[in-house]
Amino acid sequence: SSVVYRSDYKEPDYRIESVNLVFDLDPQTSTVFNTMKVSPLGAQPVELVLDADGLELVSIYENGVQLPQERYSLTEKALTVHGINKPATLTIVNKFHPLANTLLSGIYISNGNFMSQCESQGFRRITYFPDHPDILTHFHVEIRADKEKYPVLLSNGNLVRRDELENGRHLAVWDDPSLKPCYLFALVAGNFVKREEKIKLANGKDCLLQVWVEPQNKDRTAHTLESIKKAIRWDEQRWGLEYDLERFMLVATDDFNFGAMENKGLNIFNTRYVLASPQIATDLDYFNIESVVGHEYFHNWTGDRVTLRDWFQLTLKEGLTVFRDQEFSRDMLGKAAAIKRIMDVRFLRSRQFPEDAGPMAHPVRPESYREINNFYTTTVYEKGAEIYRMLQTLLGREKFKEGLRLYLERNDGRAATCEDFINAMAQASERDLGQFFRWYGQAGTPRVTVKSFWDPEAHTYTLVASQSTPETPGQADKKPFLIPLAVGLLDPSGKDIPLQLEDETEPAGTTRVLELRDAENEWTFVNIDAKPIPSLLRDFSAPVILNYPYSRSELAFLARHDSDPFNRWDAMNRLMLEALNDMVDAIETGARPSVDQDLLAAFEQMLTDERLAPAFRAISLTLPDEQLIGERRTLIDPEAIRSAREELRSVIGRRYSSVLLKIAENYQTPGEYSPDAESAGKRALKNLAFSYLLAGGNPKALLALRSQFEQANNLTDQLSALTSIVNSASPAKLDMLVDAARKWNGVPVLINKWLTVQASAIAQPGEVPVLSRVRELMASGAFNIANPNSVYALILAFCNNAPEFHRPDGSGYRFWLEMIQKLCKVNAFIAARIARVMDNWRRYTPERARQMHDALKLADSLPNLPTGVREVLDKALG
Ligand code: HT7
Ligand code: ZN
Repeated sequence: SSVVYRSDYKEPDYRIESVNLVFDLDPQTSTVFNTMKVSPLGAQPVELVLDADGLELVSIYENGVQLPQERYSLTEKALTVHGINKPATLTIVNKFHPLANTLLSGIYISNGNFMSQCESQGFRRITYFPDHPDILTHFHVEIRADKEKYPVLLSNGNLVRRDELENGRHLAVWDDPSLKPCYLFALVAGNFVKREEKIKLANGKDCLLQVWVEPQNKDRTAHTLESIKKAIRWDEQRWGLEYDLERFMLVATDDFNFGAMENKGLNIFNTRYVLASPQIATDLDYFNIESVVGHEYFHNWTGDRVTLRDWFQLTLKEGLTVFRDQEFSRDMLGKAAAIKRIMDVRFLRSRQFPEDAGPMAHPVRPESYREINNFYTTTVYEKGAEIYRMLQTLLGREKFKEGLRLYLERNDGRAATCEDFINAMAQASERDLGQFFRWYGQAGTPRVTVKSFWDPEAHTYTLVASQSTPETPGQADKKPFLIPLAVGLLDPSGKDIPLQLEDETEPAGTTRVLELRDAENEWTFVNIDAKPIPSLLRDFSAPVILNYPYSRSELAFLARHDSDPFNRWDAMNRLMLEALNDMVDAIETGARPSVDQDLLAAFEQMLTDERLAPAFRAISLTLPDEQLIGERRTLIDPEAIRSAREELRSVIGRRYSSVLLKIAENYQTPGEYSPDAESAGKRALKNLAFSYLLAGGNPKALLALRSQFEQANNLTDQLSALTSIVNSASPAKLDMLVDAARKWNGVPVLINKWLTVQASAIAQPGEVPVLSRVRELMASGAFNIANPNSVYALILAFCNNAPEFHRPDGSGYRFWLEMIQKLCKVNAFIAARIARVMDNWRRYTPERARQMHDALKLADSLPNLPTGVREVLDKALG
């Protein structure tokens, strides 16, 4: 199959002035009447290539006259109309099959309703069209469908007309006044109910907000609507960006390949990022819903009004919009703001860093792909977001905002590139951003190594920083990046020292952003009277791996004193990682692991520091996940990692049982449930305390958690109790799982959580392997392979349960192969995602690596592999 290169981009030689679509909807076979006005831009006659995927052509007309055979050619993938030498109106009639569409791209059926998903190349599964993001046009859409089954008919823009038709059918006409590419087209037809509210925008105009869900979910949409309002206000206040249509609609569906989609004026969401009530959503769900609602809303400017020239520019909308949603969530958290940055960096390190170090490593702006759907990655999204954050750090908030506004003004209604963005930033800040631009083009996580020298006589302190970036596929030599390195210096009492560089006349602040530009740079601070402890890369000012020879007592000092909350968390996290690393070493050599005393002291100190917000304590006292521990090992032995982590949890649970019990008691949240940050933080700390106690085998905690499971008025507490007990040795887990299934039956988002708890379970000695249970669940009514949430909840969760997935008998790898086979027939997009769990097979212990390699080989030899799956497997095999 063929590779697409960024360098192959060609500007179109025609314009589509408008497109008029009439849909005659039927689940088996739907018909589209597609009328496009085409204008050649140059003197040459245009070869108009209209993309297609699984369509049935019925007829084609030019200016009302049937087009003769010799004027067009038809293949599986395209309908090419030859020799268009003046403005023409093409009318194409075609059919497609919604019910048979299990890929969930194009128009498909979900719970009996018609839904669409066009990004990235789904529009070609609806009708013949140049399916490229740089073809912007006006969409006028008429939807016809059975009125009883599909009372609600939605598309982008403004509702123009509704009318009755014969045979119990009806129609709705929508007109979108904005220019958009076809990947932002949306159509919804079905039985939905709405929650709506009319609001006033900052510009004084009215705007109608609507959240549409299936009738059983009517009472679960209040939080979503509130989140939309917050997002609108925040974009107005923080960036001065306003909404531009009369209405903003959001529709929820159970069957969706992704989290959500930013279709112009008609966002479509996976139900898991819409539905909230105390019984069906956890604190984290509430938080994530607000963030995803924000993300899709923010796309209205960064993605929709200013869209992409080609798919290689994906990070121009995704990285930027993730950055915007991160800032939004942070601002919404108020006093607990630091938690958001910590969560984001934790995710970056445990998901993007491994990607950047593996066979799928690619620049934030890739140079080539076989399947674009494989490039909706943590690199494009999360590392991309770091690029925008670094710019804000380097230029300062004001200049960055000016640059963003300039970029949006200049490119409004156009398809842009990453260069357009950087040029606007360079102009607004009057800086040369040439070197900075390398962040888009070079893959791999840079290593920054810092050394420090204190001169007691001269009272100076020098930091020397060097950088290097490892080789990644296709990129052997890397040039230096421009790396913003935010630093502070702590005096021996833990206070920030005012910072003055040697060429300055007075100190300026206590955090300085140093610019590391070369292979090595150095900075000297003056008036440093005692040896300081450096706080480096504050707020994680760049997506790099920092090496500095901190001693454990220095880390404990930072964990106690750093004024930068991110680094305070990070110091604690490093301390835990190092201690765990030693324990894994011991276990691997058959020795008894011992627990680091510095770590325990720092842990206790933070546990009992009542001045710290509970949410901060909870996140800081959570052990690094197994993936992160594995990252720093030469070879990964998942069993040893889990043993070490569980051993540490149990030691903590026993050693600090009385403090933990007190916390579990003091941080109850009685009264009506509220997902606000403060209450959520208390619950997080309380439930963390319980999980340590249970790991330590505390019988009081077990009793308390059983009653919490039965009596809690919210899902956070119920689910947390269930998870802790399922992961413990208590036989109570079986009854509780049955009980949960009974309570949660009929609500997909809850059943999925139930599946995940079991697929991620820590199997106790003597218990059956988790895979046996997973197979039982797959055969039960709780699982549906055609539903992506279900696949992620059970299959992906199991694959991420490292010691179980990587059992030395190879059972996990055989299961993986079976799943790839099955999924390829249902949903190639999801199959490719599951395929990726084997990416880093080279990192595992030799016998595991060999078996993983065998499984990959077998998968690669399967007939009729979808392109996306083939791309992932080929890269993994290298
Ligand atoms: N922009 C959206 C991407 C998306 C997607 C991509 C490939 C296949 C299916 C998809 N559904 C949605 C998601 C976002 O806002 O980032
Ligand atoms: Zn997005």
